[in-house]
Amino acid sequence: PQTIFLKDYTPFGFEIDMVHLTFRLHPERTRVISRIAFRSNPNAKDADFFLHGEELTLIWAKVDGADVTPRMEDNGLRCAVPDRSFIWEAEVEINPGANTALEGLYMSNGMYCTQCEAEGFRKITYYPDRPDVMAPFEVRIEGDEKVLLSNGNPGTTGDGFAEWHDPWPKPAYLFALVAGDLVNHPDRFETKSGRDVELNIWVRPGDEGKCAFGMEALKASMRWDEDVYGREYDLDIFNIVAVDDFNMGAMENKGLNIFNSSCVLASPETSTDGNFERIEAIIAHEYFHNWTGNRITCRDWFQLCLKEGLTVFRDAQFTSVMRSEPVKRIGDVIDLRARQFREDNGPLAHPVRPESFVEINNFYTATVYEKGAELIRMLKTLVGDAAYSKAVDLYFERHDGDAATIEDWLKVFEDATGRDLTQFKRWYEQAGTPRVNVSEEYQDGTFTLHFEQSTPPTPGQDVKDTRVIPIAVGLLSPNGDEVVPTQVLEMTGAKQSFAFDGLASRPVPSILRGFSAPVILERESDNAERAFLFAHDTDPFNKWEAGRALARDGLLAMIRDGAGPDDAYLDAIEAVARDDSLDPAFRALAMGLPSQEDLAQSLYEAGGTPDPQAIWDALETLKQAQAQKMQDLATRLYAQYQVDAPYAPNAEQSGARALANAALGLISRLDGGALAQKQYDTADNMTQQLAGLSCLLKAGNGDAAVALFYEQWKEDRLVIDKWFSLQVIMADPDKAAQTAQTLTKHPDFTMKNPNRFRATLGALAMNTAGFHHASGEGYKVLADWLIKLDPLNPQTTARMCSAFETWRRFDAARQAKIAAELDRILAQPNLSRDTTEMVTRIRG
Ligand code: B3K
Ligand code: ZN
Repeated sequence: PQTIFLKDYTPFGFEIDMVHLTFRLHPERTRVISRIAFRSNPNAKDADFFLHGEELTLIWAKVDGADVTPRMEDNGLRCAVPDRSFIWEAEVEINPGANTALEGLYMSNGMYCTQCEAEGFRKITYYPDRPDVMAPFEVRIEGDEKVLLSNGNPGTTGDGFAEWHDPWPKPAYLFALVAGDLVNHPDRFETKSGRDVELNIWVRPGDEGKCAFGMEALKASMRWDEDVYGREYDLDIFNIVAVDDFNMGAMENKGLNIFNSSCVLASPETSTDGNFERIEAIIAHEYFHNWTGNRITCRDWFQLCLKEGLTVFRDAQFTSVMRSEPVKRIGDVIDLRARQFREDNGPLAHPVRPESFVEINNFYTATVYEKGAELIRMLKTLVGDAAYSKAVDLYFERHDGDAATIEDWLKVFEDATGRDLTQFKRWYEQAGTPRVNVSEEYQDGTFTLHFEQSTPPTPGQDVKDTRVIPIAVGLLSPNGDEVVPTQVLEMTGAKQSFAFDGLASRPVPSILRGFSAPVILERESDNAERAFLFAHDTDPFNKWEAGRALARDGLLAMIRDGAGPDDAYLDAIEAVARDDSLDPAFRALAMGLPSQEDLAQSLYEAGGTPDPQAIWDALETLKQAQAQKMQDLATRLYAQYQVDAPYAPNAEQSGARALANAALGLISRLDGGALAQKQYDTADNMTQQLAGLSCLLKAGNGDAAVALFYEQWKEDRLVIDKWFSLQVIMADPDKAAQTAQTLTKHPDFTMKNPNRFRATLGALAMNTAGFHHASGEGYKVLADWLIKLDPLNPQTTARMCSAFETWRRFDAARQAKIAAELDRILAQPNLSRDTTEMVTRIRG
């Protein structure tokens, strides 16, 4: 397969004035007639008329009304065209019913649906399918379906057809079409400048009752983008459609966002607090793309982080306002470490702006998205809030309607602030998580922090340059007062020291407050200091971080040296859990232990070989000790934080439920699940029901509830996904592979629905000790299913291969077993380009 390089970018030889598309829908034989007005691009040297096209049957083609016979190639066609403006016309036939890859036009439960990003439009018609070719679209859909939707504003509609006009020039990846017997949840929104916008969430009949929350989230997002970024919506209508078969979460098609139904449908009975929060964030994310992604798009796919990093950052800002800022930040950092640090320190490490790829769909990664968002956050920290706003305003002013680059993005910051961002740009270009080592000195009232940074080599990048790192620091006096409030130290050298003078005594430093940079901080500390910060730090992130470090150090000692549970940790955690002045959601987070993944990373970093079973055992032992020690407190917390008010998915109620359910987790370790059973039996919402079920499974007493749950929810596919995944995730390590394998035989299991596939096999990969069980069964079961899925759905298969990315951390026996599975996958005839690239990179 061909590798594409950023350095080879050249503009397309033509520009497009207008695209007309007519769709004659048919499940197996859809006809697409295109009429496209081209003219030559004055900025391009190359005038080669190549149109992408895959899996299309060309019926006819014309240039300026005269029949032509293009030269057909593997992934497109070439044609001689005149040296002036001209009209290209073509008719193609496609088969949406046979499209199991869920890319291009496909069918889901009898409904037509599209997914074009990144390169799916070429499966719909011949077109320059690249993001820097932007054009207005006019679309006519002919079909018997009740609802016929495309991008933009509605035009003429009649019996069996509908027309849509999208005046905003857009790249083909933002094209969308939906047709089906759908019903809507309607609403309206008045923009700041007084324009009236029609809003709809379109769903399958029966799901109407699950749209209200998503609609409120949409309106809140629209208002927030006006208030905070000054961005108004720009069409007369905004449609959201829920579809069951979808490769990812959602897609920001202009005026017609398409959502995985799991990321938009919500009701208290069927969705957890976590689901509600996620839905709110994804609705916001896709909506925010209207400006950061659609009005200003990417020049090429290497610039993906331009829209994704910025939009993730914007949705995080939104969530921080809608909910609790510290809780959101802590959750994001947990996620960043679990997914992005893991990626950045393994065989799939790549820069936030990659320099080459084989299949772009393999680069919708935690690095591009989440590290990309961290870079925006750092930039804002470095320049300050006011300059950030000024620069972003300039970005919209200067680049509206453009297909832009990271250079464009950084330039607006340089122009708005006068800062030189050459060194900052390295964050986009260099892969790997920097290590920042810090040591301290105190003498005559002066406290000095000595920092040293380094980044280990990553595949294809041996040498790393020094980066600018914003390090937010505060100092506490030994009695817990904050003597130096938070200030941002700007580290630009490989080694750099910062001094604070006039201190009456040696302070305790709180470093990297708010997690001000995505780095690994290395610092000598001890239990006493960690417990002190856990109790006194005024920065909520670092307060949590101190507790986390305390837990981690204790666990590492248990794993490595066979130590028992650490009393310093148990005392500190109890004190925080007991403190009713603290936000319950924060306390619930603080009571959580580092994940198995987290501990494996720490052990590996320290030069060890993580044993997944030993990690699991240590976590179990510590949780059991926590349960015993906190027995009375857990009982008190459980009772105190029951929510009496009618269910609402807001931050306050969900925080209370999180704390009560953390307490339930401890209680269930001692009572065999009696209280969990009671909660399960009386729950009137999914958060409580699922928490009850998971405690019962943990206690080994879940069989009856598992059966009942299925009977109650067998008609609700999203709830049944939870049923599949919870059983696999909660299985003991020696049963996980078997549990997943048995569930694949259940009549409700299907490979064609990515949600169900992930709920079963993705869940196996999430059961860390089960997946990495010494028998190798976990590896085998996952590889078997990935091999089966690849011919149907390469995108989802390739994505799930990352379960194997940590393989080099483990002992020789496990490595050999994983290598054998990777080789078995690679040996499959006709393995997709997506999966081939992923497995080859992982194998190294
Ligand atoms: N832009 C889409 C992701 C498309 C993934 C293509 N494989 C969703 C999002 O980030 O908002
Ligand atoms: Zn996005």
